[in-house]
Amino acid sequence: MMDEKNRAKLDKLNNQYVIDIVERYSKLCKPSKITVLTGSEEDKNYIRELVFKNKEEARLSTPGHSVHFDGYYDQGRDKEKTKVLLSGDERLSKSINTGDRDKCLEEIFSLMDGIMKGREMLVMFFCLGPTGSRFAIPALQITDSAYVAHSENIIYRQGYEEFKHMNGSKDFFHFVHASGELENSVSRNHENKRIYIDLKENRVFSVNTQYAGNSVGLKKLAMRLAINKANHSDWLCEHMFLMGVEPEGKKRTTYFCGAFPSACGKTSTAMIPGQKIVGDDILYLRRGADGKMFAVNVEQGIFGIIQDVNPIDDPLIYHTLVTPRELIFSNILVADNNPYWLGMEKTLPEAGINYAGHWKTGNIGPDGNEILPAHKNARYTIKIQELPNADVNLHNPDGVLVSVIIYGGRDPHTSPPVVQSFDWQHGVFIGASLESETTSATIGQAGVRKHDPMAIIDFLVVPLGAYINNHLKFGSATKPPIVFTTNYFLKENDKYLNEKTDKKIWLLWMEGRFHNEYGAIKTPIGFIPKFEDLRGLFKAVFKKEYSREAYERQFSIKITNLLEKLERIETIYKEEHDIPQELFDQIHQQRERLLKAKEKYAKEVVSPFEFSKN
Ligand code: SPV
Ligand code: MN
Repeated sequence: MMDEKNRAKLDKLNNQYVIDIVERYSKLCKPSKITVLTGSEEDKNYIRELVFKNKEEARLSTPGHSVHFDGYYDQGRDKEKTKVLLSGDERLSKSINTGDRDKCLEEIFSLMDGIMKGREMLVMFFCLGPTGSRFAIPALQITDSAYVAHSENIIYRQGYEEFKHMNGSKDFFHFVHASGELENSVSRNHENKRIYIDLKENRVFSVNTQYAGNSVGLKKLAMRLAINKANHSDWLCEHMFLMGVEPEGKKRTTYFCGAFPSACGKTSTAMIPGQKIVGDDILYLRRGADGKMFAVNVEQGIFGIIQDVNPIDDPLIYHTLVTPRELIFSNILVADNNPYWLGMEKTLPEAGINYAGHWKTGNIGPDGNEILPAHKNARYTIKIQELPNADVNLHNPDGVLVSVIIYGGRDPHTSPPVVQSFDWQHGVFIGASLESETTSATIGQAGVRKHDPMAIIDFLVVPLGAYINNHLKFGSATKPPIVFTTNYFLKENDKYLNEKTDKKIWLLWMEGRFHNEYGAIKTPIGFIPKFEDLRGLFKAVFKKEYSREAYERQFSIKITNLLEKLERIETIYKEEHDIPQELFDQIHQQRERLLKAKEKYAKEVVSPFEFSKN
């Protein structure tokens, strides 16, 4: 199955464990051919051609652009089919989907038996994090999908050379993916879709799926293995963007990272005009020699949501998506070889090809729902380097110094647009209390309020208590960044209280706070901006008059809602095991402050102007 040329590529690594893994899964999956790829330009071109030969992607009219479709039931991360494998009496938090390790391994190996018959097995080597860095983790990907391989060549750094320098070590992650039987180029056995995470062997198996969040080993599958590794050590792996904030006229770059649940503004924050992007999804954070916090982007590309990317809201991404470059669109609408998506501010054609096949306005899907022209979770895949605002430190092996952390959710009723925590411990509590409405990034109902601590609940593979404890410890041993929380989704009478572009104002205010350039108002939940400072920023940045009324509506402290939220959060943590007492202390203190304010002002909702009188 493997010719001499490919075998030589494996042998060059001097790593018996790599050879054992490749032999083991080729015996099990029974491909007709095995191709080993080193990440050379020749090997990358091989994959660029293979995606078309396999009909996993099709060319679009703009040079370098292609489109890939996933199956009707494979349009997001599948939480139900994703399980962390546990042995004996191992337990995880209630919200984490788990399975018995022995049974699940038996099941998945039986599904994998012969799954690559007649297909080509691709063996690839990557590096999570910059190469030559203390942050880096090598990763081996086995897949029969040229689309997965193509995506990984764009989104991740090559690691063949890293493997050569490992002296045969077993200390790497490995991923085995198989698309399963295909019909019109999409996985057809969606009932047998399985994503099984085996922490014991640092490996993940994924079968009968193609959607990148389920199939691309290096993305959310590797993230789960890294969370496990980090939480058994002294560092963090987080669901965060990383950006350099550079206010106009001030010659400085201040690095921010931010955790937001999927489809809640993470990429668009990292892409705010005038700033620099390092990453938009997954970071490793470690302590530097001086006790400060440093971060690297695990990736070098973006698998971003395309809905609502238009010339007004996301001008840089929009431009990147309509000009020649290597770019994969997924689950968009194609007509006349051109891509269309929801919210692109262009009239969409009445017919075309989309994730449901040949499509016409009004078509009803197999589940009885009307099929939208493009899926809400349709995406684009590009290299960050393709963006004009890519940061100079994107590949810096030392990472960048993190000054600010943001936690943000999709919360229509409770949290103001931006609040600064009192200190690291209060910041951890804020992150641990994040609530957000579900979105189409995962399969299931959207718009349901869900507790999503640090925007990581979908990926957590260690007990919540251990995870929170690791954060508290990390901050105490570090000169920690300042923690803020943002909420872009506050509503009144079902209408958003902010424009999408307002997030730039919150960003610049946070940056100014870090540099001690703005004062703030102390409220029971943290520090909020002063009206005058925001008015000045709106005027300077957008030449816009920001009214006292708008400020008051956005920044009022909704005491009753906040107390109710606290109740929900406390209930969840009380049901968990080994939650650090410090978190309960934070909950109690926040409740005390809120109750005091309720008594003092005798109101359910207190204006920020009331607090500013203190
Ligand atoms: C997310 O859903 O958080 C993503 C895309 O970043 S996925 O690869 O599906 O995880
Ligand atoms: Mn993500």
